[in-house]
Amino acid sequence: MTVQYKFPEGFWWGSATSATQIEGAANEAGKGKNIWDHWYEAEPNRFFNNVGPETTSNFYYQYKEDIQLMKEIGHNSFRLSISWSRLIPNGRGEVNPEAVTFYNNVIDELLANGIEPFVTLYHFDMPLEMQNIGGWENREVVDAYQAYALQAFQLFGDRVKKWFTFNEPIVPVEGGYLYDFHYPNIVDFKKAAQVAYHTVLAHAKAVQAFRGWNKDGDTKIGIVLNLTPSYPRSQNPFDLKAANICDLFFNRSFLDPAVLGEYPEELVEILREHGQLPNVEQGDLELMKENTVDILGVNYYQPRRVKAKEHLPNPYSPFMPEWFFDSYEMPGRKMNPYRGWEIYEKGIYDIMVNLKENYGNVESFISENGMGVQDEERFLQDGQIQDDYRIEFIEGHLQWLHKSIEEGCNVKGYHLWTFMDNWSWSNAYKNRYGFISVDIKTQQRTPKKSAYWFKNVATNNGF
Ligand code: BGP
Repeated sequence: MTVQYKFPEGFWWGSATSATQIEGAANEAGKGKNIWDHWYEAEPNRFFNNVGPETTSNFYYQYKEDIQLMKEIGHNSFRLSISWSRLIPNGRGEVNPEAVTFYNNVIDELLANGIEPFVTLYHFDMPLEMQNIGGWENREVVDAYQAYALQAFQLFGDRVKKWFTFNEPIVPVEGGYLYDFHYPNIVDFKKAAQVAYHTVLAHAKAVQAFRGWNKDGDTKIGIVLNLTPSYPRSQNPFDLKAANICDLFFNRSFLDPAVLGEYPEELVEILREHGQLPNVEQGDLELMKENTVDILGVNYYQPRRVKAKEHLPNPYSPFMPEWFFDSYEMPGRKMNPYRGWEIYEKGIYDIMVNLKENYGNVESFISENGMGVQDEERFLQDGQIQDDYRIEFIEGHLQWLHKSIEEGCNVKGYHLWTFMDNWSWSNAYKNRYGFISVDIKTQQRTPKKSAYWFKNVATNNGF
């Protein structure tokens, strides 16, 4: 077979997951409650079909079978997260021995099957006890997180070589403090800014703890960011300015401090001018400057399209990023008809070129990219989901990723979201993304067509 798109030697092929979305056993085995368990108990109707995270895809009990499937479909790497409230049920203090055994078993099983674990420490799942003292609004939680991170490095860092402090840290800020789609459902920009700032600080403190602990030069640390390129409607200076501000709020607010060690001055100026700067303590900014990442995970699903505001915002309305831009639906854009998101494959290339040109070509990999599909059973034929649309989606993105590598971008891997169909935040089982379909009632796993297609890609290191 001729391989037209050949990837560099040692490229990581695999898929991504997160603890709350796959483990299940949410109220078992010594795990403490996190905000998802709590929010579901309090407001089940906020979740699609009133389904919560108690069972999900049962990875806690079926991880061995799942790791065999990963091997079967050619994975050489797998991204998972540790549940903070499973490892340390109250967020700080006692470690749960059953969790230590579980994560040790999973890591050992992965390695025994030739699969490299990529481990995220925080994927949206704040321990409830920590949220009850204010969550990321409270600096005590920043210190508790640093202690948790160090604990994880000490317990599992002899085998885990790729660590990520946070997954998409801007999402809990948007969801929990701006747009009301995550607990604690607060809508307040000033708090959002403080929470975002404390998350960046927590990230830098985890990196600091890592540097103090890590003696092995092979072990690396980074962060996973959803870098959503902001494309202006036109080259008109007002549209360009709108896109730039959107980029500052939603990408550079985390990307710059994580990779360059400092906030963009333009963003600081906007917040200062509107009285929205967070409280910063002495020494914080130096700490961020000294603790930048080794590696970067990039989640990419869809672009953002923006235009200049048509009407000036009411100056008495509460401050929001949307004071500076409007969203814009580009005519003729390609859509995922089964999830309602735009598909723009070139976005993945634009992100990588930006990282090369403006962020020191930091070592990166695609930590999530994927296509959600509602009611995917309709594509079932002879016992298998015929997800040709997903194959086309992945192939289109890989072509652009390949081009970025040819042009010198430092990309080392590709992880699909996700390994198997799983529970998602308030969408529950609405959108399916997996290589493997899961019957939630029987917990029966069946690889989709894309799983075997991807196996070929991984085996040939290209397609
Ligand atoms: C990303 C998250 C994942 C996953 C994915 C799909 O932002 O990191 O955890 O949920 O989005 O989202 P959804 O299931 O809402 O379509």
